Amino acid sequence: MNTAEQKKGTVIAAYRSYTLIEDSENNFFKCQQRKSIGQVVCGDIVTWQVEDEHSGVITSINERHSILQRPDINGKLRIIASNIDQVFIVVAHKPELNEGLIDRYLVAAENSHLKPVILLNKIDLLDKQELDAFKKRLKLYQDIGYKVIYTSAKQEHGLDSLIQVLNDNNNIFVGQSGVGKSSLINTILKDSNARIGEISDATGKGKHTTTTAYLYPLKQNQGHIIDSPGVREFGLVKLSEQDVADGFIEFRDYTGYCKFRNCAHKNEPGCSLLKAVKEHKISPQRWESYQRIITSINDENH
Ligand SMILES: Nc1nc2c(ncn2[C@@H]2O[C@H](COP(=O)(O)OP(=O)(O)OP(=O)(O)O)[C@@H](O)[C@H]2O)c(=O)[nH]1
Ligand SMILES: [Mg+2]
Ligand SMILES: [Zn+2]
Repeated sequence: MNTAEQKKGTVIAAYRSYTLIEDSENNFFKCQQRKSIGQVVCGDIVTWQVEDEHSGVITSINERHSILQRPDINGKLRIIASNIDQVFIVVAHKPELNEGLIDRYLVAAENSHLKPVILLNKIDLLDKQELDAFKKRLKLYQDIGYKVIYTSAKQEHGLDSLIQVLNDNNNIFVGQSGVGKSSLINTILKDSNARIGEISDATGKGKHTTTTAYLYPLKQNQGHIIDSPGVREFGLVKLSEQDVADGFIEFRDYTGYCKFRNCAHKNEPGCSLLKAVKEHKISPQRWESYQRIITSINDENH
């Protein structure tokens, strides 16, 4: 092999000690990177200089058309993955469904111009009454224009409609730990994807907590799914109050019409957003959620 050769490919996973890359012929490379190019992340398209059959040094990152980021435990913004089109916010009855977390993901996705989809998994564990109760809760999101999908990874329910939405898109699954993100991906890709076996069994007890974002190509089409590690909460930093308001898509009909151009939508006279809340055009639950996020970003940013 010509060692001066440059190759191009997709970052499958960026581990601490190396980056796993796949080229267009489905060959895998374990690469190091030049420090000067910045952090390489899952989903990046990169160029690397070939060292031998299985390794090389990443020399550049193609311009990213999108990123999803969140703060790490020190509050520093980290990119989770790049070049994504759709974010699947995966929820379940256990860990308990939390609309506040959904709303935070929605704000992050909208501000990164990614299309969010909400997915309730583990419906096999719900009786009809319980499922109806969840459908009622999630109808709020359908009413404002989001797609909501119901699945069971275990009983392979709802997967056809999920696959239709996934196909030909670059997708990421996000959500709390244990909602079934990896299980869904395993089930969807089980016939074709030998790499599923690489998901490590961290505890040896059949638990497979995902620790690093990992990209899986979809069968017979151009898209892929990125599995991401579960979160307990999703912090939003570097967003302004305006960004947060923009992340509540049903507010958009009202935000340009307040009497004062710099209206903070708190108690200003002539606030068109407050009027819409009063007239029940905006759900009180989403309005409270918005207020909570505004309070928290002001705490997080200062
Ligand atoms: N009954 C049932 N159990 C499920 C379903 N999907 C996942 N599980 C179980 O839920 C547990 C967690 O599933 P994972 O797929 O590891 O969840 P995850 O979201 O990837 O979790 P992290 O990687 O920690 O973020 C496992 O024990 C799965 O077997 C489902 O549809 N029905
Ligand atoms: Mg997982
Ligand atoms: Zn206002």
